[in-house]
Amino acid sequence: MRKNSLAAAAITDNLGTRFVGQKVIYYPTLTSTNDVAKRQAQQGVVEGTVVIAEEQTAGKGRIKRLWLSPKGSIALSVVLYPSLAYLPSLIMVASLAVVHCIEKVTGLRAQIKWPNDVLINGKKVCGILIESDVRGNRVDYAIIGIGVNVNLRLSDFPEIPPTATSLSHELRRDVSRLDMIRCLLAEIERLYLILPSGDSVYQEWRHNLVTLGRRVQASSDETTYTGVAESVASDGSLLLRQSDGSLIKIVAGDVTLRN
Ligand code: BT5
Repeated sequence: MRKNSLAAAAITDNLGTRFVGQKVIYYPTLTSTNDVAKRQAQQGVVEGTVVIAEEQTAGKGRIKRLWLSPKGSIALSVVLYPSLAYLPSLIMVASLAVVHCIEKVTGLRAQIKWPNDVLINGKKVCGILIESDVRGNRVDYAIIGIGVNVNLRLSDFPEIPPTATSLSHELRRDVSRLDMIRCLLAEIERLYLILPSGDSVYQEWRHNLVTLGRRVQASSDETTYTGVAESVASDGSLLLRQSDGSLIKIVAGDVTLRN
């Protein structure tokens, strides 16, 4: 217990946020931080509560995929109670926070691959899973789940796909996970709080997308589309120009970048 509270205190001490990270629930090991954050949210935990684990045994990707987060990575989830209008912006807030903090803490340049990956040198260093419960036009809760490969020697984890990288792999040295976590929480709050003041988060997110202007294959609802990723809308959807000239809007899906 003592170790747990120390870990939580190290994250919270002088964090300087109003609410994100002011309450931290720390676990040495956990199935999925998103699942525990969801249960906390259903019980009405204070906004900004963070659930964090040293390792996850059943980390979740989208559509029931697995996210591998052994010791050395960051797995955290933030509980928010946004209004419905801001729900599509949470992926922008989260991915920009990751890009900013990777740059601030390591000096590495990261880019966003639509819809929810952060890449360094074309390889996935972070995955983001936003889960929410919406009733009518009211958001009961939203969870931002972030997994970052920080100090991972990828050769030790053959189950992690070869499309992945880690911060330590890119830098050839270890990185302070505490610095990354504290930066992420402060940056998530800062970006979340500026959402009502205009479209700056959307615009910056758009500019950081590696996807735009590229030929891509996009799969959504078991259908595959090919074309040029022309733009993204402010609701986060991808606008794809197909070879017949038509423009389609993809709300959720996966893209493969083509050369
Ligand atoms: C994601 O899904 O990328 C979302 C990952 C979110 C993880 C966080 S950790 C904290 C919170 N708690 C959770 O339980 N989840 C969130 P998706 O786009 O569906 O990508 C999943 C795919 O990424 C897998 O099918 C693998 O191919 C690949 N993958 C799995 N583990 C990886 C890793 N550590 N690094 C890079 N790629 C990985």
